[in-house]
Amino acid sequence: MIFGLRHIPFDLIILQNNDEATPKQMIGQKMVPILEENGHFMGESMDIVAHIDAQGTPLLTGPTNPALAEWIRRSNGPLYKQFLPRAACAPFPEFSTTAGRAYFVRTKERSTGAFTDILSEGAAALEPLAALLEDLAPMVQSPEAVNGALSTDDIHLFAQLHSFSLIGGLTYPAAVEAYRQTMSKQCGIRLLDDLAI
Ligand SMILES: N[C@@H](CCC(=O)N[C@@H](CS)C(=O)NCC(=O)O)C(=O)O
Repeated sequence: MIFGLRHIPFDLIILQNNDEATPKQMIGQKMVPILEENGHFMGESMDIVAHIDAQGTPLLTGPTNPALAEWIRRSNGPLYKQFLPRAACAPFPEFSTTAGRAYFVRTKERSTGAFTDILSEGAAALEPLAALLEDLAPMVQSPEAVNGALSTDDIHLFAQLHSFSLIGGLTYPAAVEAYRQTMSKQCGIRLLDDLAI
């Protein structure tokens, strides 16, 4: 997002999901994203965002809203329970080998339980997510920036809505729909609507 928002060119390298050795060699743990710059490696997405945004004139200078951070915390559980089983079926490049996809299923099912059980719960399982989207709508002050001026809240919120977009059958309140479409264009990251299950 920050590279797109700031129009800074970058190379995106996608590791297979079962590649433990490469990230451990770079940052000492099996985690992405990792920024590689001049032979140095930086983990932690928000450290990377701050580092890139500090080059030239920063963009994420707007206020943050504690109520939005609370909404994100509240949505994590219900969202990722539905997102992870759907991600496991999606044509993502980190799963282009069978071993990459199988690693994801094996490691994530340890915390969620069987993906097939979650996917067979039916439409009622999506009700908490629909309610969360309704709660979010009044917090969206502008389609260009959730709090009116771009801030780190936009990084967290668009990431969350990007994950929501893999879940089929959700209706977005108008303010949330305008926000996720506008932000997708601003940062150059496609939503996953066309892959939604
Ligand atoms: N606090 C970290 C969290 C990053 C994170 O959770 N990365 C996930 C993918 S989104 C990961 O690499 N998990 C290890 C795995 O799935 O094996 C950050 O924001 O960079």
